[in-house]
Amino acid sequence: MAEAEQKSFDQGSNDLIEKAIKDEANTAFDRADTMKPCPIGSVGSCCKNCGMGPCRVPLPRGKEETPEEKLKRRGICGATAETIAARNFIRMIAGGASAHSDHGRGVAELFIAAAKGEAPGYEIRDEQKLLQLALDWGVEIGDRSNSEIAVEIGEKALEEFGRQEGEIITMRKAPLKRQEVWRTQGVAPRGIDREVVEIMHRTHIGVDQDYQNLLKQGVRTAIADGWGGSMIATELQDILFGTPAPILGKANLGVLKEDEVNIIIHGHEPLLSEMIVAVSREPEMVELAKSKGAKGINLAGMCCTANEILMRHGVGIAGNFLQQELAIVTGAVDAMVVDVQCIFQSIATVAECYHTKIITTSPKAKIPGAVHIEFDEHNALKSAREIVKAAVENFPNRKGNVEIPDNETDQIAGFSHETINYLLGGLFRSSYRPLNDNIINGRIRGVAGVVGCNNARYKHNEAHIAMVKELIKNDVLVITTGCNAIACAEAGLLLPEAAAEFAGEGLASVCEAVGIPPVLHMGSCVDNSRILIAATAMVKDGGLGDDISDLPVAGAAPEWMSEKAISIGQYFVASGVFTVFGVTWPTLGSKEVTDFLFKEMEDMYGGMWGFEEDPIKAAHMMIDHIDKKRKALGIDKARERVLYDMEMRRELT
Ligand code: SF4
Ligand code: MSK
Repeated sequence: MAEAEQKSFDQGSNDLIEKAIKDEANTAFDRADTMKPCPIGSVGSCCKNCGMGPCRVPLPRGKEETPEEKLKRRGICGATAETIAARNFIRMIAGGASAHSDHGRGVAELFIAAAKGEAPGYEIRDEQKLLQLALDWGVEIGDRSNSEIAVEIGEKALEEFGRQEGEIITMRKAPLKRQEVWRTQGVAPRGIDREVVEIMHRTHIGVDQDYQNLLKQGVRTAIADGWGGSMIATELQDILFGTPAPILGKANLGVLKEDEVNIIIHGHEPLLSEMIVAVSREPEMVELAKSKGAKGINLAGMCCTANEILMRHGVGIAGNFLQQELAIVTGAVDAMVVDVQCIFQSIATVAECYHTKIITTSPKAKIPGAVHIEFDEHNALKSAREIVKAAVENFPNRKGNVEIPDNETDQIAGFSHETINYLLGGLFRSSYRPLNDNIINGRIRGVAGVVGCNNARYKHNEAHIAMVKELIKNDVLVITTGCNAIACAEAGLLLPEAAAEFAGEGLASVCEAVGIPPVLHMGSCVDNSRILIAATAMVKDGGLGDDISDLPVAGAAPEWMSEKAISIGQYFVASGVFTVFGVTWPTLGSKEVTDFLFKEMEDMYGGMWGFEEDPIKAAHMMIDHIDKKRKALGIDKARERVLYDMEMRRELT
């Protein structure tokens, strides 16, 4: 394949794309070639919210529009291009927030069942975090047992979804000034489900037709996601499965093994995958695998489930979003087990060219052609054994067309907020002080959260890696989640050695002193809530202003594609962070809506959106923003070290 035709930044993936063509397996890379995006829908100018449409209101091409023409550019119901773009945009937020929050609800339900002893195999693993959460949420500790405390915490978490008035309790984690911004703007979320439902109501034909008022509800719902549903998912998962700590793992399709049973766990919720990890290590299962001619059982993750089981068990990551079909194309995957979110329906058809069993496990997500083995949390070990057994028994059915790329890399993951706190400050005085100090003294210029998906409209992983390298080269510490984290792992950026090779002098010196990589893997998509907590910890530690919007930080999703990414971006912005997206921008059909998101939101929230397809230019937009914040804080110039003599000291007092 000529370089210009290469679809991935990763050579092993390019080889498999060619193999797929030979094997007549149709992949997303082929479909992206044959189906181009609709130019009207992609910029938010198509409405299909009622049976009179779809109505298309594209900007006229190649000429300035007169006010009269603009007045006429409306849907059948009279909806303007602004209304339509804003409605489409916040419906994306509703979709994304629902996905994260429904995940959080599922965790809360399992949490209660585990605390009551009704979910064998699950237990409270992080007692300290349980007690901390009890303090945060006003749950009495006294001489109550962990189980009693956990049941009350789980019930309180569930209440947040159905709360009808007041404010979600989880937003209290935000800096006080930030909470006040939300109250002043009228966007403090009342309840997680309520905000999502209200978006669906307001975007129904003939309801809210003021684009600014629509976007306001989008902000409120996104906050309910980041500071609500996602945060609940992360906190309770940590208590149940353990808070991640630095761990060594492998990445890329090369983690698959020709002589072992390969099981890929793909999706987002770690509830079942935790059990599959445990079962795959049971001696009877390993024996069964050997009896089928395999040397053992090799588990690997895909997408965010991969991040979850890597962070807690060191299980290798086979790839990110655009590598899901390619994993099957290796011919070596005996089962791909999926739950929810970011799962291509086409994995079932690609699997037909090989021997792979696709196993769906969630009642919410079935795929025709897949085997369905439902995950029952009250009997999770039984479900997990059935799944692992099905994979093992499929090993002898391989078709002989196995080709595994030799592209495995090492990575260190598991940088939860607690870990960063500890690594920087030590066990007895854990804090973000050294980070803040190094930002103030300029060794670290600022911090960037780079997250999000792959997009088949862009060369796989290229923008992720280019942007992250540019940021660290300019002394910006990067924290990462989701598919960006996997891209960084595949490029070898999640290793301490990467600091010397790719980071600027200042950042490299700090990484070397602390022993951390210049890019810190914080987890899965719901774990973007960890980034919010880390930013809050930086504010609390002092010296960098009194709100997240004062910090020299920025966010980005250079290869985004999912509605969840829009929700995440919006809660970053609503939290005071400048956030740049790449590839495409879904409101370009309305200048007013786009200007509101890109400019006016800064006055309201201290953070705003940006869009730039070129990852290097996007990185420099972030760096410029970081420099602007440094200037506002008065830390833009390197401070001279002054040694005080007695006279100067006297003057001071
Ligand atoms: Fe057209 Fe209005 Fe119906 Fe949308 S809601 S499809 S703009 S008539
Ligand atoms: S998996 S949401 S493609 S980051 Fe979380 Fe990756 Fe985006 Fe899915």
